Amino acid sequence: MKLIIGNKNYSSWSIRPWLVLTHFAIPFDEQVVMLSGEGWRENLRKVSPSGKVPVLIDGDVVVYETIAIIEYLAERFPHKKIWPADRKQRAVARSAAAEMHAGFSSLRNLAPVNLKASYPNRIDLDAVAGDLKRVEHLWGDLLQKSGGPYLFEQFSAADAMFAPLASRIRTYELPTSDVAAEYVEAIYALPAFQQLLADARKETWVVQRDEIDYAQGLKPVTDFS
Ligand SMILES: N[C@@H](CCC(=O)N[C@@H](CS)C(=O)NCC(=O)O)C(=O)O
Repeated sequence: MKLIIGNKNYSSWSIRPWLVLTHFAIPFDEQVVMLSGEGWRENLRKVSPSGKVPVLIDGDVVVYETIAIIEYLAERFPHKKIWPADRKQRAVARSAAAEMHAGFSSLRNLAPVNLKASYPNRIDLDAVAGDLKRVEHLWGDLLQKSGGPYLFEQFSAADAMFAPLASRIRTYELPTSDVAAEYVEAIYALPAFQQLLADARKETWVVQRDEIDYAQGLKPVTDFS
């Protein structure tokens, strides 16, 4: 089984199935494709039907789109309990994951994932206030019911879906409720996330459009085709 990812420092969607595979100890190979530099889009299209990562290859099955990959893994490895075991809990977890997939566009657009960076006081808080309020409410509600530290009884695909958002809160030091801050801590404390962070720190390349100076137009983008 092979997971094709962009990178670990910036590629928010790649991080999610990588965390699922790693946390649940599912053996896999990984292939990194560049998301910047000359010809990167053409190279990406050679390995991905949608021209985006992540992509999971399992024999002759090619699965793309983060949610579809996670669902495939959950079906392929049912004993791992990638989603909560309880049907009602599973429905709520899938709702939260789908909301993450489709929503939180202000945070996603204005605060690019950049695991190894620290950029306090760079994000317009008014612009992301709605997303922060919603995620605090959602996490708060789920954590109250689960008793923490994860959104459901055990670490699940829902947590993997929100891990990149948690990293945005950390990278840009966004103000949150204590409960949300504790949840961010819990994500960072997860061994699989620590592994991700260590790997991200080893990556040497820079994806300019995901660096805040470029994203905010303070520096011209030079290698973004
Ligand atoms: N909806 C897709 C989004 C995937 C996505 O946008 N991936 C980014 C990297 S994090 C990408 O491949 N970008 C290349 C591009 O947009 O051309 C998913 O859930 O997997």
